[in-house]
Amino acid sequence: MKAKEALIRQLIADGVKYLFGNPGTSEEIFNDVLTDFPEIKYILCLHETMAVSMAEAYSRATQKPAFVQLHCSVGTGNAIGMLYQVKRSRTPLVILAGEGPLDVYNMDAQMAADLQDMVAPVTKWCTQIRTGAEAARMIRRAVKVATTPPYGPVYLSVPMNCLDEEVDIEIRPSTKISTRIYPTKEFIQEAVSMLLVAENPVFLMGDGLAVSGAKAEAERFAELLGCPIYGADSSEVNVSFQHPLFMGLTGHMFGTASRELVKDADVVFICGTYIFPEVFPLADNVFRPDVKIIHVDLDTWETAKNFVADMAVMADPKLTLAVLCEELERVMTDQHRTRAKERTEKFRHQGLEARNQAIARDDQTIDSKPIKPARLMRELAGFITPETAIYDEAITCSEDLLRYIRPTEVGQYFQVREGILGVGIPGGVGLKLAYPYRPVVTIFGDGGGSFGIHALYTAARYDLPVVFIVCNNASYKILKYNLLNYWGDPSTPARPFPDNMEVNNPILDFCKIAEGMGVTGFRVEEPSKIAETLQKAFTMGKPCLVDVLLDSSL
Ligand SMILES: Cc1ncc(C[n+]2csc(CCOP(=O)(O)OP(=O)(O)O)c2C)c(N)n1
Ligand SMILES: [Mg+2]
Repeated sequence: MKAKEALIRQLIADGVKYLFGNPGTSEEIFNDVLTDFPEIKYILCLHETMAVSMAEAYSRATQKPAFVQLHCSVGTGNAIGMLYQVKRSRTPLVILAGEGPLDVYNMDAQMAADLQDMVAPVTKWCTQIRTGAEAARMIRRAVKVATTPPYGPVYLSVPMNCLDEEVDIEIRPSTKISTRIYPTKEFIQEAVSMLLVAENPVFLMGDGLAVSGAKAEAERFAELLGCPIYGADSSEVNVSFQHPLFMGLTGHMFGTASRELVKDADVVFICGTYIFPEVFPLADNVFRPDVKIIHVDLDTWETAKNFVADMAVMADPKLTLAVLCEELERVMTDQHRTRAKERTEKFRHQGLEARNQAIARDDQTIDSKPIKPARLMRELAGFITPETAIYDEAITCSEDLLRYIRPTEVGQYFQVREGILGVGIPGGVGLKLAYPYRPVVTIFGDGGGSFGIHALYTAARYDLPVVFIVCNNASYKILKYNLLNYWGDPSTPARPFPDNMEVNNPILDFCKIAEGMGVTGFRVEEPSKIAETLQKAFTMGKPCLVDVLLDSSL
């Protein structure tokens, strides 16, 4: 068989159903033969960032590696920002890029570039396939590397001449290395001794829990200790958003916010994440001087990265939490249990109070026009079922969303990771391909939506009935909040905001753009029209966009 066929047979052996991409001439030999294999569907994306972003969401939702095709230098260049995001978010992708034949490689002709030099900083591993005979082996290695913690994107460039080589090679599914690793008994006993004496324990957790399937164990662990749970770099349902000890996310921007949450903790237990993921972390004076830190993760780069851990282990979150719970159950006295219950009650009460107060605040402006984000989210909550998968790139509206929609199970909710814009629309498309029989809604700002707009075309082309909701506040509102923070007064602008934080001249008309891409659009300006418009969108059975004009005031 020819190498091009071997390559595709390897992908099929690995269970690949979709190849997300945008093609060029250097990929045409591969794409030509791909049409003979209906097992793999090519998902045409009109921009490379869309292909990477859709694949990322698909991989997160299926918990499997996803596959992307990029065009050589120019296509790869376009994808770099999104690859950076995928690397930071530790999502396993395998990227195949075509390039010109090796015999003219050094002619330095049009579109020539050292592709590996371009992508090295934004991938976990990258290499060039040199012969047709090694193509399938390199795919297998790419899959293995992408799916070994820390997961990440792997990039393979495939020179065109390799593809037509005759090869005699074996095709076998790639090896998946099991990382279901237990800590030692000694580690568990020592950790439990440290946890038992804690008066103010705090549990910081992230997406490593969802990957490991550790939700139930994490909740049980927190209940046994009576400790608050905060999500740090947590963008999935790692624990139920309705759990009384889940106190929310540490936040994306400022280290001062995280410090408030941990400054009184005597023991900080970190699992499946790193601290602290905010854009502007504090370097010092985050914890009290006598704090004890325990860190559990499979990713040793992230473990104890910035702060010394008193105890750290490379181990599976689910298994570790399970044995910690067992040992706690075994050694906890009645006194320990009573104290843990008291703490749980305190946090349950605190959480309830905060939510009720926020809802009471929302009540005061619930009918006002322009529409408040809270009104939109309250109405949207009525259309969400346990089956619905939500992608959230709503930025300043995310807090409102999570006040009214509180997912309880893994797979119900995915948030943008690592601060890049433009993932909301392709994220919804990726989720729908992963969950074809479930309702999918994606919700994003006018800023994020304008970066991800090309993915609407893909939704229309493959008739994917996703509900796309734009929180259109005609501005980059979060940048204004951050500037307020810099000015030092959280409520009063010191002077007018820079004009580049407004997207109001003109206000983007997402309905017209959507229509041009084959997606039906509805604009909503009246609070009273939200429900009936959402009703149409959710029952249409076709991709549909709802452009909600929201209050832009701070
Ligand atoms: C690719 C990319 N470009 C630019 C930015 C900088 N940036 C961060 S937030 C933001 C504005 C977000 O606006 P929008 O999506 O409308 O949400 P809002 O703040 O209005 O809720 C920008 C431009 C970014 N994070 N990613
Ligand atoms: Mg906005």
